[in-house]
Amino acid sequence: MITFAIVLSVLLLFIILFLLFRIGTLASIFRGSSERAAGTTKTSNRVNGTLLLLFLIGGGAAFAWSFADAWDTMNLPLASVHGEWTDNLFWTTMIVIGIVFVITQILLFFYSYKYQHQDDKRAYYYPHNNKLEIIWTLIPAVVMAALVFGGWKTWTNITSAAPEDAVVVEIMGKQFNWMVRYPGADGKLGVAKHTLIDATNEFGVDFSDKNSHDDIINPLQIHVPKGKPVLLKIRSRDVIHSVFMPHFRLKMDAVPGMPTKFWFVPSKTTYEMQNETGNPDFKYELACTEVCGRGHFAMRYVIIVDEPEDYEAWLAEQTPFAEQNPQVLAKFSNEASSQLAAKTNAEPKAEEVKTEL
Ligand SMILES: [Cu+2]
Repeated sequence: MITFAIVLSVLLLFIILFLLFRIGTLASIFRGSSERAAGTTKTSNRVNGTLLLLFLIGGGAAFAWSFADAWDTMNLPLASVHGEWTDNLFWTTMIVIGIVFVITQILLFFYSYKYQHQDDKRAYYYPHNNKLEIIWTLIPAVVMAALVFGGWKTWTNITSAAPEDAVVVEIMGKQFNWMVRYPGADGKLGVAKHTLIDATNEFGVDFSDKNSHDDIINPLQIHVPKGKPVLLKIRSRDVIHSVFMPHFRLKMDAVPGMPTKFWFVPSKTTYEMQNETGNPDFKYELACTEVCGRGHFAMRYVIIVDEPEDYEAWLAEQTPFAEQNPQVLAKFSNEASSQLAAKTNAEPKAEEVKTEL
């Protein structure tokens, strides 16, 4: 409320200033003296020039403050191998465009002040210079091309195919939580179909597929091993969500009907990060970064990065979904046997039809 009042007061102040100028200009027109009119222009130019200079100083200060204020949240400690390439790319781009931004803004506002209209001064007439044109076209073109090339190379590296031995974790977004599935001891995720989704089988896993029998679904936390490649297979059940793991510099949309993926190598365990940050409660997290509806804010999953042996121990402790929910497995085997029976009944009929023909 106070912020609103301040904004409103500043706005009103500007309106009052503008009206005062307008009255001054109109008054000089009514007086009809060209000398006075020129004088009025001079005053308004000086005021405008000063306001532009103040805008440069105020805007520059706000720019510096916003950077300083958001520094910690902009620079979360890094915990993945590819994150270093992403950070390098980000900061190289930021420094290059930051320098250009600062120089051009200073020139733009300072020159508006310095070269404001003066009755006794004429602008220098300088129509064309090919050499200058070439220089200020070529330099930005080369710099931009280098940045784009660097970005393309980094993106190609990050999105290259995951190594064969990567730990697979499936992540499915739904309104409003994440669901997670591990392939279990066989290393293979069972087939899933959206038509099989119900209140218990939230993933829509087809349990007639043997690979699904040891799948681990929705563990309390996502565990991944340090120093090993982890492949995230990402899906969505309803709207677009987005998998965001800021400490790993990882972000990939979860799109309904279009599976996506992202692989990465965690480089620091949760414990190491707790020591580094001096925060014993530190936890990596998976958040949704697509505004996907009313419960968007609640889409969070805690990620634990373990030493590889701790990860194996954790995985061995998990109970597969089919074991926890034998009724779901039973339903599928009943269906399978009734389908088999129907098939065996249908086959002789087919034979009959054939013989009839
Ligand atoms: Cu979401």
